Amino acid sequence: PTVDLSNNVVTATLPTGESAQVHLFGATVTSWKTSDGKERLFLSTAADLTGKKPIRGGVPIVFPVFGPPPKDHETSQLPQHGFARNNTWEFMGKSSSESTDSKSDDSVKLDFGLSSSMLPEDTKNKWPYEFGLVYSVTLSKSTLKVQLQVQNKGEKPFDFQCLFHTYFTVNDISQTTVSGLEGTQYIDKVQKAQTFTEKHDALPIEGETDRVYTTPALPPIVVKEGGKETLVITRDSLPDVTVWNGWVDKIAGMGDFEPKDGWKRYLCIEPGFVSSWTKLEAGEAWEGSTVAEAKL
Ligand code: TA6
Repeated sequence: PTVDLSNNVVTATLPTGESAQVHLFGATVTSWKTSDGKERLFLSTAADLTGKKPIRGGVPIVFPVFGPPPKDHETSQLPQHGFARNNTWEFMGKSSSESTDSKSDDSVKLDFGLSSSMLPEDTKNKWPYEFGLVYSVTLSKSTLKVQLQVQNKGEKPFDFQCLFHTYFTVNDISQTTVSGLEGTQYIDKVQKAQTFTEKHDALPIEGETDRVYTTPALPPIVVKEGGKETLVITRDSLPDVTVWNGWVDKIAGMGDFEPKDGWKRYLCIEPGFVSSWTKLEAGEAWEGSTVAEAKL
């Protein structure tokens, strides 16, 4: 594998042609290509890549709160989806799988770090906890794995939520379905945040869709296009998954979302732990991960 860092972007490439690109800003994965050269993530052509605002697309990291922070919560002063995606992380280096049978060319792991000491004062004042985040991006033959480790480095416990806000690219949203959610409960943000049970074994996306599914059994999520499996998303310690497509009007209203017909070519499948708060005692650590596998 080759890894290079220039202008705050880490690019990793495998000998078989897979590649991934990570902007140190937000440690945002902005590109994941499989060996067939196909880009698997959606990135708005109007995404702000200068560090002034969260990158529109790729894999924004949501921490320590998902969505608009609750008024009566310690995170209430933070921006929507927290601060992890709009601060610059440090690149901590790469490691290939140590296996001896020269499989080390089969994958490459990139590590990134963000700690409370790296945050601007005003952000620290809004959520005064000492923490350390280690984010790992592992690129291999047909998969992209992302993993977040959260460490409480202070004396006080804190509550957090986290989620990987992944924008997958699809050829045509009208031909796309999501399987694996049948029978699970979801909060439908397009229907006054009421709770429903998913009836479809292959959910079609036919309008603005913004649902947080709680799936304690951690079923694999399968994206199909024209009935053919294109992506399988598995999870570890991330019981929830948000399915989001803003559709015509919401996307029309997003200044950094281009092209305007891009709603037809993206689908957010967002594994996370957001239906409740995870309490981390002083000195404790938590980690969660998700693997996206492209069906070549
Ligand atoms: O994850 C879905 C969601 O919460 C939607 O409600 C929409 O707000 C989307 O995230 C984008 O949020 P952002 O803050 O990135 O514009």
